[in-house]
Amino acid sequence: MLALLARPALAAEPLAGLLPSPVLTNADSRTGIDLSGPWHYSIDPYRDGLAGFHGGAAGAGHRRYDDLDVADAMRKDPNALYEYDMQRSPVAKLPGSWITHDRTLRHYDGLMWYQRMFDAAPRPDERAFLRFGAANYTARVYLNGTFAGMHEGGSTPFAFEVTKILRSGRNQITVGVDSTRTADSVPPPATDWETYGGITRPIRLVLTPTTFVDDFWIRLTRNGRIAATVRLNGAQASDQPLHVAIPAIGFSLDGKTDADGAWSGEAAAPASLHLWSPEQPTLYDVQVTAGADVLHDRVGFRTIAVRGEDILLNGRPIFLRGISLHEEEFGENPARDITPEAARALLATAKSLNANYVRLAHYPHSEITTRMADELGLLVWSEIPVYWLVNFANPATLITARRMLAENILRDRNRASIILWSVGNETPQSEVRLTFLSQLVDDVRALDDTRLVSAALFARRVERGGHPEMLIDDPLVSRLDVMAVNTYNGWYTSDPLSSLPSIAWRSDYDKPLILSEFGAEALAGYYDPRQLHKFSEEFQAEYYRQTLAMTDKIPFLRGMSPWILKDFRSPRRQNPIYQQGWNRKGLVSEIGQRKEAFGVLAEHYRLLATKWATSKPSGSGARQ
Ligand code: GCB
Repeated sequence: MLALLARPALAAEPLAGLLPSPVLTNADSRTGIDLSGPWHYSIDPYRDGLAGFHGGAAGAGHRRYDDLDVADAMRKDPNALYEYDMQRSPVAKLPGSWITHDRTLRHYDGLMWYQRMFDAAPRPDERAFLRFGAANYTARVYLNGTFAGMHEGGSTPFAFEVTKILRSGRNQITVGVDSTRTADSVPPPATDWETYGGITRPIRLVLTPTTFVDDFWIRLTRNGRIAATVRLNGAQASDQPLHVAIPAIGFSLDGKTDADGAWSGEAAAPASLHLWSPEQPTLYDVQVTAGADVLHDRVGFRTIAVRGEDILLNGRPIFLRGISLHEEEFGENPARDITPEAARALLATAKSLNANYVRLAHYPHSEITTRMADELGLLVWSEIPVYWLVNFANPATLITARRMLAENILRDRNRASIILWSVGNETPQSEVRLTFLSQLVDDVRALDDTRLVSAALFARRVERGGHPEMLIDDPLVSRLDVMAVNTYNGWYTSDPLSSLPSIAWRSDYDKPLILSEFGAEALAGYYDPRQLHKFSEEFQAEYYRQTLAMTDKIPFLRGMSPWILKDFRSPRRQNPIYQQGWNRKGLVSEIGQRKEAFGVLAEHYRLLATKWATSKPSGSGARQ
């Protein structure tokens, strides 16, 4: 099939200079060298490897990344002084947050150096990139003593080209990872989760042809067409013929890149296309061929839209039966070690709640998780950590957030599971915050016109007719497709639980609402038969019963993601009896014990699933 209509590339120009380069779509499918495994590590709390003691450049005895063997250099020159020796420093397995390396590193917040050797055999018809799934929070990468690049942001991928510095035979890679965040970072220093400093996702040397498919995006448009966007990278990027194919449904598009190496095309989706949905998460092998490069992916096709107060999946109104989760695996000592097994265990637990949706809070989760959601059939809310007190007045902070958002969207816009991009969580209202978040909303729309935009906001509690009312009047809502609110009446307030159902909700906007959070803490196994009080399983279960009774009465509610699937580490939670460094709002404990509230929510979702399966598509209005 020929591309009947070439469509202009999305309006990404306003993002010029902020887009990742390279993108390396589906980097893990490319050939290369896996650099996971043993690495030497060494702490550097005073950043001695980066600057001299009076400022200026670091001296020779301090530069962890220099291309030499320290013991050898000291043997050759008895006067040489080195105050590090990476190759004789202890060894840890990467990827992995440094809390796994040594018990004393649990609260280490600073610069850590990593180094390892690897063998390579570069070829003239190949380019080489060092690609990191994520390093938290700032990373500086050096290959064979040469600086390859620096990246800020703890949960998005980045890659640096090293074609010219890669050697035949033995290579030395050194990475300085600094977990320290400042008031200008995204997120800022104070959050409600464990930092997990280190290189937490896979590290690979990715090999590509000299000209390759750098960015590839394929999707179903809201008017039933399959559209593809391709950007090539390399000397032969312009005027290059290319071919996009979905063999299982006999779909293909042919085109030729423009002077910038970009091309977009679309054609009607064949009638044989099975749409992706939580009930039937159909994925197709897709391939794009350009010159010597062939890139593969597994992609699902579906549409998501809003009509009045409804969210429409494949044209039908849907209720998002969700749960929030952090990127933290089950176990007594989690380390943000997301293997396919760990991701499957988390998402399978969400499915056993009868959920069809997850909120991946509060930063982009591993690509392993979003791909697993595609496979298992879970809709996804994806967000960047514009959380609490971000420095909205600082233009550099906005640039950091915009880059992060672009990295997240460009990594994951082929994932059918993702339906919502969120630009912030519980940010205090002000003019500068509105400008900052509005820019992020504009960026989402420039990068992806097929998904919905939201943000987790606060509602204003007012009194009406002697009852509390939650009023949604945040001016940001006018920029969003879906409004979302975090609400904790009955937990952070002293409202008796029995009063929660009488709390009414009102909105100034004709838009769907998601309750992006509500929850209460309970220590698994702790009951108090004498009294209903906070931290007991009965309290949490009753909190859920009463809050769910409240949600039943919100006419424009179209989804929820209570807080949270699993107890998670949070250094701000230090009640020694109940919390011990964990936020206990999980419906299951850190080792997966189900609390009583789990069953309450699972039953509620079972009933909601039945109700929405039989309800007919209609316009806006009450559906609860
Ligand atoms: C919130 C935050 C979330 C916290 C949660 C809590 O509103 O968005 O990060 O962990 O409340 O437990 O207080």
